[in-house]
Amino acid sequence: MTLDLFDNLPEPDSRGGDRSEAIGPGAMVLRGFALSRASALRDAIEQIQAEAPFRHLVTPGGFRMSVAMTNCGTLGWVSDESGYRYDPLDPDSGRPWPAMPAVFAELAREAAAAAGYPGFAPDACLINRYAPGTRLSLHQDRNERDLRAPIVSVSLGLPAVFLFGGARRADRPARVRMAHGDIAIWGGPSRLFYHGIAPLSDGDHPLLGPLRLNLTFRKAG
Ligand code: MD6
Ligand code: FE
Repeated sequence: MTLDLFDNLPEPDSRGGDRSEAIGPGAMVLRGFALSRASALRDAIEQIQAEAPFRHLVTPGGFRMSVAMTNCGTLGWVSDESGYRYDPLDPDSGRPWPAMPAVFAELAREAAAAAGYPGFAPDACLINRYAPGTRLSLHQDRNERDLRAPIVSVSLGLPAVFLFGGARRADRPARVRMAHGDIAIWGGPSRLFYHGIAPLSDGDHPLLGPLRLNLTFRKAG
């Protein structure tokens, strides 16, 4: 018997252990799940943004988004005057988006499995960058082809208040604090719930400075 066997032991609790919180039907937060990989994630984001810089997209209504975005994976989420869509090419460069790093895909798969969604294989990772004051208004994520797959959302850097509403835009959202290393997983009955990010407070994070970064993994194609 070798020590390698212990690498394959399951998590003590297959639903994320005692650092998990249900935030809605089929939705939960895994506290600190990404912490041990945070600096590897940060390094990978630096490589991605060298190839596909953060940019402020324009909404179909003509407003410049305050959140800066880029992508990795075979599909990237983009918005312009003609609407929202997933595109295999970065419209700024005409080239494919950077490949999804293994550390990203493995983290997303493990987090989804811990939340009760085994076999998650994301093909798209939207990377959001927030400066203090930046917000993301209530929206649904509904441009993905297969709505049976969950969304896995990793928070890094400054803390944020995640607004988690319901099936209707008018449903009053819960306020869920997302700290560095926390992961939210979303699926099943809440897959199309409205959600957003409240304006980011000032701060200076030891790893990332005056910023919040968010990775949202999807199966888009
Ligand atoms: C953010 N997140 O946390 C924005 N969408 O910066 C999202 O819009 C989101 O966190 C779907 C599921 C989880 C999310
Ligand atoms: Fe979203």
